[in-house]
Amino acid sequence: MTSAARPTSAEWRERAERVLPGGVSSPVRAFAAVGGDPPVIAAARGAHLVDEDGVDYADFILAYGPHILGHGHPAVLAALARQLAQGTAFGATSAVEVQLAERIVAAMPAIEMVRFVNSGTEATMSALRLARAATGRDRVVKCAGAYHGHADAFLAAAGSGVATLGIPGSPGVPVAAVADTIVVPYNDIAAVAAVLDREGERVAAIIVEPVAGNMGCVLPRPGYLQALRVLTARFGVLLIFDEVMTGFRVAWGGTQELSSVQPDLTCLGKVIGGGLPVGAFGGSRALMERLAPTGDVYQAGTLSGNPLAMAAGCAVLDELASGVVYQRLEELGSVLAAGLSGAAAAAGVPCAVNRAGSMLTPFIGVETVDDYAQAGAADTDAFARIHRAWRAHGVLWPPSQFEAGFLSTAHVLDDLDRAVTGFAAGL
Ligand code: KE4
Repeated sequence: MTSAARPTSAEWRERAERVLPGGVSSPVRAFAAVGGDPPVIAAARGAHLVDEDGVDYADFILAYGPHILGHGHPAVLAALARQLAQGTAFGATSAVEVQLAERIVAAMPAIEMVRFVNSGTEATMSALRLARAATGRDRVVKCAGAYHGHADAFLAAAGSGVATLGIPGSPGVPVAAVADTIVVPYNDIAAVAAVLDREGERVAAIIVEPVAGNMGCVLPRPGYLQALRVLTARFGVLLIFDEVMTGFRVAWGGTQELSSVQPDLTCLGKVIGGGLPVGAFGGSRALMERLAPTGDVYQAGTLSGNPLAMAAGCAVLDELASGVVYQRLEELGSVLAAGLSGAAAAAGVPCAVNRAGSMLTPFIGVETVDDYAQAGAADTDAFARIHRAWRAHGVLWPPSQFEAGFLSTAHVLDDLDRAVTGFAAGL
């Protein structure tokens, strides 16, 4: 097709909206929270995206986390090319699948065995089923504002009160599906203690984003994760770290390395697939061998362990393993956070910039964000205005106050300058 006949972003959006609900394959991409027409992306390289109109953006979405090395890293492209030549899906174990599992096991002492799946949703859904089977209990505790994918049991909105039985967070989620889901505030260890004192013997697991990313970036208070570990162990409750976003992002060994807390089960995704569909969950051999075919807990997937995703994941982890990358990501994150904070201060606008390494969120209009309630007090209209200013300055940031922005090793200071300048223009 000649460039003259090539449809514009607007034309692609119109065609998309005829055949894809909202013109997207995942709701957040529709930009509903910030307004404006979402771009239709034609190509990506490094820290940049180009849309179908040829507009260049410095990318702080990075596909919501996977592209920690930037788009199209040579090592990832080479690994994919090699694997493509060998085949794309076998319905059988492949060497590259074993190699990625070995890398994950070597990086995370809490993981002795791992099962690959195709999304973070599958990882957390499967981990919960395993936890329920292993404990013989049904209850699960999650935090308000945490997102663990869209499996029914996790689509539970917090009711009124501190520790409430979940209410369906979406039409189509039956009351029965969340009848065993208890919702507590993040960072509130007393609420967890109260639940376990009341009915710990009924609780299979507590699942937590050890660094929250889905209420915006919110860090665990000092001692919170450690206290979760002590409390869950006391009541025989499994502790599940949902590290789909933080795994290999905040550190080589994820949040469990930073906190020295070993969960019973870990969920992974995003970075370990290098931009291809992937998820994984892992834990002790005793737990994981409860899974079919060695055990009786059923879990399966046609394309689980897909060789292309495995090859990309191995290439990414091999680049990350040296550890030097995390020093660079920490530097970039620190510079960007300081720039955003400085711009807000200069404008006299309250702003809490929460950051964990190369994932961060500027909460507008508030000074402190330690949980979902405090995140909810942020000025979402101001965030929408800032998002539009970012776009006008050639910056794409996740289109919600309750998401985390991401940096990669491909970002340079000019990209960060663009982000700070656009942010300041929107304040
Ligand atoms: P997926 O099923 O979308 O692969 O993973 C679900 C999931 C589970 N756990 C955590 C901590 C996650 O962050 C996610 C997915 N994250 C969102 C971004 N906030 C994905 C973006 C989207 O929904 O399009």
